[in-house]
Amino acid sequence: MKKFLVLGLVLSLLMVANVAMAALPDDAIIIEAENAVKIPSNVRIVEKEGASGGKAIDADPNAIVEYEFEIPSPGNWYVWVRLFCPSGDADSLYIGIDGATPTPEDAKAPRRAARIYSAPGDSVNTNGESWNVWFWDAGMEKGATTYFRVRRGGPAKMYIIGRESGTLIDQILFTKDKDYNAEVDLQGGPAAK
Ligand SMILES: [Ca+2]
Ligand SMILES: [Ca+2]
Repeated sequence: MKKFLVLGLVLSLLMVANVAMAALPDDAIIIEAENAVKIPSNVRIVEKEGASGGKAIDADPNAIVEYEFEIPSPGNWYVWVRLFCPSGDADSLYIGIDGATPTPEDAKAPRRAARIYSAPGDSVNTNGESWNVWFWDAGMEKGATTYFRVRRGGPAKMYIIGRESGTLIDQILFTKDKDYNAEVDLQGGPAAK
């Protein structure tokens, strides 16, 4: 009897630990939006409560912020962006990777890119519009995903293109796990490895 109690206790602890530790995919790549290699003058680094590292970026329309990072392997890399949107006039951005095909692609972007845009229900923490709350977004509609078809692993260049001033961008997460949902997993919170 005692053995079963101990086993039960161990299993309970394991379950609690599982809930407490957000299970990021092993291949997750996390990029801080403020850690860009090139930030033009029409992009502001802002201090914002709740932002990872305390900071996020606010890019004017068509301002291009560039990043460099390592992609370990080719394939379809799904993207999640942690956002704070003050209103429906400040709730979107473009994102792209040099030489990678975005799916879906927004032909209106000044460079090859996908659009990330807040829609009702995107945040697990509100029922309606995803405004004035930090949340992870992956596309145009609730449940939408966006990926980049990357042809080879190695050094990669990513860019964020401003679309609406006031949209705060905190972190970008890439994973090849198409079923991973950063918003559900992290409950709107920041990602850390
Ligand atoms: Ca969305
Ligand atoms: Ca940040």
